[in-house]
Amino acid sequence: MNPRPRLLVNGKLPQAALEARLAETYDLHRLYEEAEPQAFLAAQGASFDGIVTSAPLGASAELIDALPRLKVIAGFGVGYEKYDEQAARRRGIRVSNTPDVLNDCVADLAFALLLDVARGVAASDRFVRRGEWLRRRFPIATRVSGKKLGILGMGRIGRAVARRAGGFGMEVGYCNTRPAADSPHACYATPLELARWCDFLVVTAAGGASTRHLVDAGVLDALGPHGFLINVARGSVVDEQALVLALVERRIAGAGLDVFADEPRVPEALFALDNVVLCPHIASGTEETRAAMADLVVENLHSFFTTGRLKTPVPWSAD
Ligand code: 8YV
Repeated sequence: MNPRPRLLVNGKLPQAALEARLAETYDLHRLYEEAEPQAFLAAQGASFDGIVTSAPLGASAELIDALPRLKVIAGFGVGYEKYDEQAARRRGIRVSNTPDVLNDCVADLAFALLLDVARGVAASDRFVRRGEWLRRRFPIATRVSGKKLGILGMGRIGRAVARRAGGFGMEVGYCNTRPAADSPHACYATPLELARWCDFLVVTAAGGASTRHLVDAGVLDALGPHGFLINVARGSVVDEQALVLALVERRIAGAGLDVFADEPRVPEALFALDNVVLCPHIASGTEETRAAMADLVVENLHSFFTTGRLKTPVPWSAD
């Protein structure tokens, strides 16, 4: 009998070294290398104790149900909307994510996008490379310092964004499911009111059904032709069709987007727009943060298999 817990990796993990590291301690199997994953699960599903996965992939009810011995799911990433809560809870399967360690990098990227779209950094870089500076001046841009920053979702990442806003002399307001008790900033009751007030609307709300399309056509119109949208949360929080239309029709000033409704597909209508900055979901993608996320996955699994407890369970999986 194999004494090492058996772990199933359902998709290539974003940190390559993590799989090798886990394989030193666990009997690791890569489902994504199987030519016929369904047949493999039918034959060997009963041998797995854990799943290692990532936030964008999660773990479906179908996968969970195919693993009758499953006890733990360790996720790489803070988001947990793709883990089937019902399927996991029904069987008391514990689920962990990697919160906090990525707050700073995600907030940094929110500001990178905000500064870029307001000041035209990437657009002016393209302008120089095209040789256009030899013929004309780059259009003037929008000031950031001293402006109003609206944060949609005042969780750990929203707070890190708010701290950075202080360095730019920005006034901060936010909208959250409930007022953040320890926040000195003005709380707006709805995304619409927040959008009406702010110059830059930064989306840092968690994904999932409860936040789907919180930013809709009405919110975008409230943000208005001088307002910018930044999204480092989930594409699902924004009605993407409404956003594309608002950008094409210049009903908002611009957008900085790290996340999309159907990644890695990005609406092609955005490619031609210079007032949009597009990133391929890179907010947590620094060596340091990805290493810290990987450490937390390892620590969660170690803690679970030695003590039965997780270090950072997702909220609905807490002890
Ligand atoms: C991804 C993220 O995890 O943490 C999250 O929820 O969306 C990202 O950090 C990252 O792309 C790795 O999959």
